[in-house]
Amino acid sequence: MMSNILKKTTLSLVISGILAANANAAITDIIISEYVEGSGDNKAIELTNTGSSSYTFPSNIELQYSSYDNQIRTPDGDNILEGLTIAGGATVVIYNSAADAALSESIASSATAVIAASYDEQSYYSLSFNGDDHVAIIDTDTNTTYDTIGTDGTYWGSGQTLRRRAGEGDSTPVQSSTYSSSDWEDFGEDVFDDLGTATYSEYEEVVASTCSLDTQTTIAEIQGSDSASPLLAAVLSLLKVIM
Ligand SMILES: [Ca+2]
Ligand SMILES: [Ca+2]
Repeated sequence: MMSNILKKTTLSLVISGILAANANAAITDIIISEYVEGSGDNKAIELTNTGSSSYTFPSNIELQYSSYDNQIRTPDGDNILEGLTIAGGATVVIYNSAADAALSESIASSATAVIAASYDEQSYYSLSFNGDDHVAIIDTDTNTTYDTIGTDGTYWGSGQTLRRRAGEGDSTPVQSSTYSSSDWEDFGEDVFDDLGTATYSEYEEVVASTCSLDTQTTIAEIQGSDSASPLLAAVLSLLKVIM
């Protein structure tokens, strides 16, 4: 009898262990699906779980921004992601606690709304990017960048609402450790109507450069053997067209 109980207990532990493992999707399923850099404190990041099961963030996964890789925190100073669960296919919207009501009230009721620190609350550990900071999902144990948007030092995102584009063939977008502006569509400043809903913009094909070495002009050809370049007339007529 005793051994039967033990066996059942062991079995149920094994089963619950398997269920727990299956219940947690991989971090690689989590993408940044929308970025809001609006007026004042209207800042938000929408994350979407593209997997089919739920995912809970451990303490070593952080949402970071800026060239200093600042951890974005709760108003109380905790890692904004730690312990946060996103159901399969669902989104969470993380937004600045000082954002306008127009932003917070726009978040879809089906999504989880998470309040992040304002600058007054956590200074550089708040959700206070201003368009010249990258934002990324980082594993601080392995220093892995799972997904990122933007670059540091140029104003690529000021006054913009950027939604992730679908992949080729309308496929679900996947994480990228490097930023490509062609992966995002801008909807303008203070546009909040898709927060909390994972709507992907249309895939945009990147046209590769077709510059080839054998069609280029060499320096010797430009200089020529006389005092004036043999290409001078061509350059002057080109300038006329441009001006
Ligand atoms: Ca900045
Ligand atoms: Ca959205």
